[in-house]
Amino acid sequence: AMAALAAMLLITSCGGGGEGSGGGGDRIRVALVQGLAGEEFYETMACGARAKAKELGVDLDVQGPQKFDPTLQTPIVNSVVAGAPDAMLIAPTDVKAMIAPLTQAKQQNIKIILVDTVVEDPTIGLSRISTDNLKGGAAAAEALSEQVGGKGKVLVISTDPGVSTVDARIKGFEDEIKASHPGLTYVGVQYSHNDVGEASRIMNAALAKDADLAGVFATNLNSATGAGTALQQAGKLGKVKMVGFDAGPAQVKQLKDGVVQALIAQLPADIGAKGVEQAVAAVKGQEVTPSIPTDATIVTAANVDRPEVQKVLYKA
Ligand code: T6T
Repeated sequence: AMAALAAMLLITSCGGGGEGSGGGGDRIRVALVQGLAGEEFYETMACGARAKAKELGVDLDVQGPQKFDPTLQTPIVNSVVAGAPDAMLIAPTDVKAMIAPLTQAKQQNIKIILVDTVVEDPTIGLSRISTDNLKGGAAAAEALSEQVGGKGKVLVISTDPGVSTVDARIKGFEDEIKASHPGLTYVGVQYSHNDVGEASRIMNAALAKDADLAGVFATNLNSATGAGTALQQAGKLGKVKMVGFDAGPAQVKQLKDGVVQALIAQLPADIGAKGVEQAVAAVKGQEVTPSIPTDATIVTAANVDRPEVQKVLYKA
Protein backbone atom coordinates (compact mmCIF):
# COMPACT_ATOMS: atom_id res chain seq x y z
CA ALA A 1 0.00 0.00 0.00
CA MET A 2 2.85 2.36 0.84
CA ALA A 3 4.39 1.75 -2.57
CA ALA A 4 1.09 2.48 -4.29
CA LEU A 5 0.73 5.71 -2.36
CA ALA A 6 4.26 6.73 -3.19
CA ALA A 7 3.65 5.99 -6.86
CA MET A 8 0.50 8.10 -6.79
CA LEU A 9 2.29 11.03 -5.24
CA LEU A 10 4.88 10.87 -7.98
CA ILE A 11 2.36 11.17 -10.79
CA THR A 12 2.98 14.48 -12.48
CA SER A 13 1.25 16.90 -14.78
CA CYS A 14 2.99 15.36 -17.78
CA GLY A 15 1.06 12.18 -17.11
CA GLY A 16 4.11 9.98 -16.72
CA GLY A 17 4.51 7.46 -13.99
CA GLY A 18 6.91 9.68 -12.11
CA GLU A 19 10.56 9.11 -11.57
CA GLY A 20 11.72 5.65 -10.67
CA SER A 21 13.51 6.23 -7.42
CA GLY A 22 13.13 2.62 -6.44
CA GLY A 23 15.01 1.27 -9.43
CA GLY A 24 17.54 -1.51 -9.44
CA GLY A 25 21.02 -1.06 -8.07
CA ASP A 26 22.81 -0.94 -11.38
CA ARG A 27 20.60 1.61 -13.08
CA ILE A 28 22.12 4.99 -13.92
CA ARG A 29 20.96 7.62 -11.45
CA VAL A 30 20.42 11.17 -12.69
CA ALA A 31 19.31 14.24 -10.72
CA LEU A 32 17.67 17.28 -12.31
CA VAL A 33 18.02 20.50 -10.31
CA GLN A 34 15.63 23.09 -11.73
CA GLY A 35 16.09 26.86 -11.56
CA LEU A 36 12.68 27.12 -9.94
CA ALA A 37 10.25 24.44 -8.79
CA GLY A 38 6.64 24.42 -9.93
CA GLU A 39 7.15 26.88 -12.78
CA GLU A 40 5.92 26.03 -16.27
CA PHE A 41 9.25 26.30 -18.06
CA TYR A 42 11.07 24.01 -15.62
CA GLU A 43 8.12 21.66 -15.15
CA THR A 44 7.90 21.23 -18.92
CA MET A 45 11.66 20.59 -18.90
CA ALA A 46 11.10 17.96 -16.18
CA CYS A 47 8.40 16.30 -18.32
CA GLY A 48 10.82 15.96 -21.23
CA ALA A 49 13.55 14.66 -18.95
CA ARG A 50 11.19 12.10 -17.33
CA ALA A 51 10.03 10.77 -20.67
CA LYS A 52 13.61 10.33 -21.88
CA ALA A 53 14.69 8.76 -18.57
CA LYS A 54 11.87 6.23 -18.85
CA GLU A 55 12.83 5.43 -22.43
CA LEU A 56 16.50 4.93 -21.53
CA GLY A 57 15.75 3.07 -18.31
CA VAL A 58 17.51 5.48 -15.96
CA ASP A 59 16.34 6.75 -12.58
CA LEU A 60 15.58 10.47 -12.47
CA ASP A 61 15.10 12.62 -9.39
CA VAL A 62 13.75 16.17 -9.92
CA GLN A 63 14.11 18.99 -7.40
CA GLY A 64 14.16 22.76 -7.45
CA PRO A 65 14.22 25.77 -5.14
CA GLN A 66 11.05 27.70 -4.25
CA LYS A 67 12.69 30.88 -5.57
CA PHE A 68 15.11 31.47 -8.42
CA ASP A 69 17.90 32.13 -5.96
CA PRO A 70 21.39 30.64 -5.54
CA THR A 71 21.15 30.71 -1.74
CA LEU A 72 18.17 28.34 -2.01
CA GLN A 73 19.58 26.27 -4.87
CA THR A 74 22.98 25.66 -3.22
CA PRO A 75 21.66 23.44 -0.37
CA ILE A 76 19.71 21.39 -2.94
CA VAL A 77 22.90 20.84 -4.95
CA ASN A 78 24.74 19.91 -1.76
CA SER A 79 22.14 17.30 -0.85
CA VAL A 80 22.15 15.91 -4.39
CA VAL A 81 25.95 15.60 -4.16
CA ALA A 82 25.60 13.79 -0.83
CA GLY A 83 23.34 11.25 -2.57
CA ALA A 84 26.08 10.63 -5.15
CA PRO A 85 24.09 10.29 -8.38
CA ASP A 86 25.97 9.41 -11.56
CA ALA A 87 24.99 12.68 -13.23
CA MET A 88 23.34 15.98 -12.48
CA LEU A 89 21.37 18.15 -14.89
CA ILE A 90 21.18 21.67 -13.53
CA ALA A 91 19.95 25.14 -14.45
CA PRO A 92 22.26 27.25 -12.27
CA THR A 93 20.54 30.33 -10.82
CA ASP A 94 23.63 32.55 -10.91
CA VAL A 95 26.71 32.62 -13.16
CA LYS A 96 29.08 33.10 -10.21
CA ALA A 97 27.42 31.88 -7.01
CA MET A 98 26.78 28.37 -8.32
CA ILE A 99 30.41 27.73 -9.35
CA ALA A 100 31.53 26.59 -5.88
CA PRO A 101 28.76 24.03 -5.23
CA LEU A 102 29.10 22.69 -8.78
CA THR A 103 32.86 22.39 -8.39
CA GLN A 104 32.18 20.19 -5.35
CA ALA A 105 29.88 18.04 -7.45
CA LYS A 106 32.50 17.75 -10.17
CA GLN A 107 35.12 16.72 -7.63
CA GLN A 108 32.81 13.88 -6.56
CA ASN A 109 32.92 12.70 -10.18
CA ILE A 110 29.27 13.53 -10.79
CA LYS A 111 28.81 14.26 -14.50
CA ILE A 112 27.36 17.76 -14.82
CA ILE A 113 25.12 18.80 -17.71
CA LEU A 114 23.93 22.41 -17.85
CA VAL A 115 20.34 22.81 -18.99
CA ASP A 116 19.03 26.30 -19.82
CA THR A 117 21.36 28.54 -17.76
CA VAL A 118 25.15 28.28 -17.38
CA VAL A 119 27.95 29.39 -15.03
CA GLU A 120 30.94 31.54 -15.95
CA ASP A 121 33.47 28.74 -15.35
CA PRO A 122 33.75 27.06 -18.75
CA THR A 123 35.14 23.85 -17.20
CA ILE A 124 31.77 23.16 -15.55
CA GLY A 125 29.21 21.39 -17.71
CA LEU A 126 30.24 18.56 -20.02
CA SER A 127 27.35 19.65 -22.20
CA ARG A 128 25.42 22.92 -22.28
CA ILE A 129 21.94 22.77 -23.73
CA SER A 130 19.88 25.92 -24.22
CA THR A 131 18.04 28.26 -26.51
CA ASP A 132 20.25 30.72 -28.37
CA ASN A 133 19.22 33.50 -26.02
CA LEU A 134 21.29 36.19 -27.73
CA LYS A 135 19.45 35.47 -30.96
CA GLY A 136 16.15 35.27 -29.06
CA GLY A 137 16.72 38.74 -27.60
CA ALA A 138 17.47 40.12 -31.05
CA ALA A 139 14.28 38.52 -32.37
CA ALA A 140 12.36 40.17 -29.53
CA ALA A 141 13.78 43.59 -30.50
CA GLU A 142 12.81 43.06 -34.11
CA ALA A 143 9.30 41.99 -33.20
CA LEU A 144 8.83 44.91 -30.81
CA SER A 145 10.20 47.40 -33.33
CA GLU A 146 7.75 46.13 -35.91
CA GLN A 147 4.88 46.48 -33.42
CA VAL A 148 5.71 50.09 -32.52
CA GLY A 149 6.40 51.11 -36.11
CA GLY A 150 10.13 51.50 -35.52
CA LYS A 151 9.90 54.47 -33.17
CA GLY A 152 9.44 55.43 -29.54
CA LYS A 153 10.66 54.51 -26.09
CA VAL A 154 11.19 50.87 -25.19
CA LEU A 155 11.84 49.30 -21.80
CA VAL A 156 13.16 45.90 -20.71
CA ILE A 157 11.94 44.08 -17.57
CA SER A 158 14.19 41.22 -16.49
CA THR A 159 14.76 39.13 -13.37
CA ASP A 160 18.24 39.63 -11.88
CA PRO A 161 21.67 40.37 -13.28
CA GLY A 162 23.90 37.29 -13.24
CA VAL A 163 21.33 34.94 -14.79
CA SER A 164 22.99 33.85 -18.04
CA THR A 165 19.83 33.33 -20.12
CA VAL A 166 18.03 36.59 -19.43
CA ASP A 167 21.31 38.55 -19.52
CA ALA A 168 21.94 37.19 -23.01
CA ARG A 169 18.39 38.10 -24.06
CA ILE A 170 18.95 41.68 -22.86
CA LYS A 171 22.25 41.89 -24.73
CA GLY A 172 20.71 40.51 -27.91
CA PHE A 173 17.87 43.02 -27.60
CA GLU A 174 20.19 45.98 -26.98
CA ASP A 175 22.62 45.06 -29.76
CA GLU A 176 19.82 44.66 -32.27
CA ILE A 177 18.33 48.05 -31.38
CA LYS A 178 21.71 49.77 -31.67
CA ALA A 179 22.48 48.08 -34.97
CA SER A 180 19.19 48.33 -36.79
CA HIS A 181 16.48 50.39 -35.09
CA PRO A 182 17.63 54.03 -34.87
CA GLY A 183 14.09 55.25 -34.24
CA LEU A 184 13.82 53.40 -30.92
CA THR A 185 14.91 55.03 -27.66
CA TYR A 186 16.03 52.40 -25.18
CA VAL A 187 15.15 53.53 -21.65
CA GLY A 188 17.00 50.63 -20.01
CA VAL A 189 16.44 47.46 -18.04
CA GLN A 190 14.78 47.06 -14.65
CA TYR A 191 14.98 43.96 -12.47
CA SER A 192 11.95 42.24 -10.91
CA HIS A 193 13.83 39.54 -8.98
CA ASN A 194 11.60 37.13 -10.90
CA ASP A 195 8.64 38.35 -8.84
CA VAL A 196 5.33 38.88 -10.64
CA GLY A 197 4.21 41.68 -8.29
CA GLU A 198 7.52 43.48 -8.64
CA ALA A 199 7.32 43.28 -12.44
CA SER A 200 3.84 44.86 -12.23
CA ARG A 201 5.13 47.65 -10.00
CA ILE A 202 8.00 48.32 -12.41
CA MET A 203 5.56 48.47 -15.32
CA ASN A 204 3.23 50.86 -13.50
CA ALA A 205 6.11 53.14 -12.47
CA ALA A 206 7.40 53.16 -16.05
CA LEU A 207 3.94 54.15 -17.36
CA ALA A 208 3.78 56.96 -14.81
CA LYS A 209 7.28 58.20 -15.71
CA ASP A 210 7.02 57.91 -19.49
CA ALA A 211 3.46 58.52 -20.62
CA ASP A 212 4.69 58.05 -24.18
CA LEU A 213 6.28 54.63 -23.60
CA ALA A 214 5.85 52.66 -26.82
CA GLY A 215 6.91 49.16 -25.89
CA VAL A 216 8.25 46.68 -23.36
CA PHE A 217 10.25 43.47 -23.62
CA ALA A 218 9.77 41.11 -20.68
CA THR A 219 12.61 38.58 -20.60
CA ASN A 220 10.85 35.60 -18.99
CA LEU A 221 7.60 34.13 -17.66
CA ASN A 222 7.19 35.99 -14.38
CA SER A 223 8.39 39.32 -15.77
CA ALA A 224 5.89 38.99 -18.60
CA THR A 225 3.01 37.94 -16.36
CA GLY A 226 3.56 40.97 -14.11
CA ALA A 227 4.16 43.47 -16.90
CA GLY A 228 1.16 42.24 -18.89
CA THR A 229 -1.16 42.37 -15.88
CA ALA A 230 -0.11 45.97 -15.20
CA LEU A 231 -0.67 46.99 -18.83
CA GLN A 232 -4.10 45.40 -18.79
CA GLN A 233 -5.10 47.09 -15.52
CA ALA A 234 -3.79 50.46 -16.70
CA GLY A 235 -5.95 50.22 -19.82
CA LYS A 236 -2.88 50.38 -22.04
CA LEU A 237 -3.91 47.55 -24.32
CA GLY A 238 -2.59 48.13 -27.79
CA LYS A 239 -1.15 51.52 -26.77
CA VAL A 240 1.97 50.05 -25.19
CA LYS A 241 3.13 47.01 -27.18
CA MET A 242 4.69 44.07 -25.47
CA VAL A 243 6.92 41.15 -26.44
CA GLY A 244 7.61 38.41 -23.91
CA PHE A 245 10.02 35.50 -23.69
CA ASP A 246 8.38 32.12 -22.93
CA ALA A 247 4.94 30.72 -23.62
CA GLY A 248 3.13 29.46 -20.53
CA PRO A 249 -0.68 29.40 -20.26
CA ALA A 250 -0.82 32.94 -18.80
CA GLN A 251 1.32 34.28 -21.66
CA VAL A 252 -0.82 32.60 -24.29
CA LYS A 253 -3.95 34.07 -22.67
CA GLN A 254 -2.35 37.53 -22.72
CA LEU A 255 -1.51 37.03 -26.38
CA LYS A 256 -5.10 36.09 -27.20
CA ASP A 257 -6.40 39.00 -25.10
CA GLY A 258 -4.26 41.44 -27.08
CA VAL A 259 -2.11 42.39 -24.08
CA VAL A 260 1.01 40.90 -25.66
CA GLN A 261 1.82 40.98 -29.35
CA ALA A 262 4.55 38.32 -29.59
CA LEU A 263 6.07 35.54 -27.49
CA ILE A 264 9.41 33.81 -27.97
CA ALA A 265 8.69 30.17 -27.09
CA GLN A 266 11.57 27.91 -26.09
CA LEU A 267 11.63 24.10 -26.14
CA PRO A 268 12.05 23.22 -22.46
CA ALA A 269 10.94 19.57 -22.89
CA ASP A 270 13.58 19.14 -25.59
CA ILE A 271 16.22 20.69 -23.33
CA GLY A 272 15.32 18.20 -20.57
CA ALA A 273 15.30 15.19 -22.91
CA LYS A 274 18.61 16.11 -24.51
CA GLY A 275 20.05 16.72 -21.06
CA VAL A 276 19.23 13.15 -20.01
CA GLU A 277 20.72 11.81 -23.26
CA GLN A 278 23.96 13.69 -22.70
CA ALA A 279 24.10 12.63 -19.04
CA VAL A 280 23.74 8.97 -19.99
CA ALA A 281 26.41 9.31 -22.69
CA ALA A 282 28.78 10.93 -20.19
CA VAL A 283 28.21 8.23 -17.58
CA LYS A 284 28.80 5.49 -20.17
CA GLY A 285 32.00 7.16 -21.33
CA GLN A 286 30.52 7.83 -24.75
CA GLU A 287 30.93 10.97 -26.79
CA VAL A 288 29.24 14.05 -25.33
CA THR A 289 28.24 17.15 -27.33
CA PRO A 290 29.67 20.24 -25.57
CA SER A 291 27.07 22.69 -26.83
CA ILE A 292 23.54 22.00 -28.06
CA PRO A 293 21.35 24.90 -29.17
CA THR A 294 17.60 24.31 -29.12
CA ASP A 295 15.03 26.11 -31.24
CA ALA A 296 12.87 29.12 -30.47
CA THR A 297 9.55 30.00 -32.12
CA ILE A 298 7.98 33.44 -32.42
CA VAL A 299 4.34 33.04 -31.43
CA THR A 300 1.77 35.66 -32.45
CA ALA A 301 -2.03 35.85 -32.49
CA ALA A 302 -1.80 35.02 -36.20
CA ASN A 303 -0.01 31.69 -35.76
CA VAL A 304 -0.88 30.55 -32.21
CA ASP A 305 -3.64 28.17 -33.32
CA ARG A 306 -1.50 26.31 -35.85
CA PRO A 307 -0.77 22.74 -34.70
CA GLU A 308 3.00 23.18 -35.04
CA VAL A 309 2.86 26.26 -32.80
CA GLN A 310 0.47 24.66 -30.29
CA LYS A 311 3.13 21.99 -29.82
CA VAL A 312 5.70 24.46 -28.47
CA LEU A 313 3.42 26.05 -25.82
CA TYR A 314 4.41 25.08 -22.26
CA LYS A 315 2.33 22.67 -20.20
CA ALA A 316 0.11 24.06 -17.45
O1 T6T B 1 12.89 31.85 -19.34
C1 T6T B 1 12.95 30.69 -18.57
C2 T6T B 1 14.38 30.26 -18.44
O2 T6T B 1 14.95 30.11 -19.73
C3 T6T B 1 15.18 31.30 -17.66
O3 T6T B 1 16.47 30.85 -17.46
C4 T6T B 1 14.51 31.60 -16.34
O4 T6T B 1 13.16 31.94 -16.54
C5 T6T B 1 12.38 30.97 -17.20
O5 T6T B 1 12.37 29.81 -16.43
C6 T6T B 1 10.94 31.42 -17.37
O6 T6T B 1 10.43 31.93 -16.21
